[in-house]
Amino acid sequence: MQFKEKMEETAKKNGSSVVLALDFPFRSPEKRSELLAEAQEVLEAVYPYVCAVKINHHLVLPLGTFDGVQKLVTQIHEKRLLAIMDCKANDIGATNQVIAEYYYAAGFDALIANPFVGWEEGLQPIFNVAYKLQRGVILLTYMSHKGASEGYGQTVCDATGAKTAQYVSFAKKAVKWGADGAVVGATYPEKIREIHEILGDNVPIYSPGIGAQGGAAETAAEAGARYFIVGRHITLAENPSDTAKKICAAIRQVR
Ligand code: 3DU
Repeated sequence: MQFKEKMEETAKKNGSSVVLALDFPFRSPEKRSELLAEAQEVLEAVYPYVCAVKINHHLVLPLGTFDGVQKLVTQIHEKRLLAIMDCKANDIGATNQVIAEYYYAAGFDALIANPFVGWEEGLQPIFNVAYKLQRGVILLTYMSHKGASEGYGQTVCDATGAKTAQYVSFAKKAVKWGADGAVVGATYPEKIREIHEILGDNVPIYSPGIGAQGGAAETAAEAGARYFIVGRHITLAENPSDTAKKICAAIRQVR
């Protein structure tokens, strides 16, 4: 089964389209084991209300991929959730391939990559590895922060010489390359709407920027987002489980 289908199945089974971003503030490296314990605790509390967990540098840097993070991936799978590595792969193909091989070897079901590097000797090797191992690749398409307009929002010339917005070009590539998802910030619902028109039902939109960055899950859902990436709003909440449950219910009202 493809990653895209596994996500659909897990979201349906759990009644949730929330992807937990397991992010925590900087902690002194000597306190790594406390950080791992805290991440495990949040996961244990929140798992009934999410369909997947996204991990990035917040945990890979202090815990290491095959020591701490792999323990979390195992825990995620034991809860019958999917694990996404948000490494935003962005290098030459040969390096991208090794990045993907390591993260997939650690058990991740999908990783996030940056289409800015292009296909040939860029992202093609990642898609090849993903295809072979039946894992997913999700592409950044329009990020959630203010400066996103400087890169994803700039006007570029496509292969035919016609002027187009960078994110429109990326959305078309997401369809052409057979990506399993496209990341579009919840802080830009109008971009979600526009990109959703290009992607249709072929490529689901993953939307970060909810809560701490000012975006709202309901607005993103109305605009066409399929999955909702939430980090600090849940991980730093007084009651992470309750917060996740509320977000989940709010999305269900819309969808
Ligand atoms: O703002 P939050 O705490 O909910 O975290 C959002 C997460 O999603 C965080 O891990 C960040 O690195 C990631 N992300 C974005 O925020 C925006 C993007 O365009 C892509 C990923």
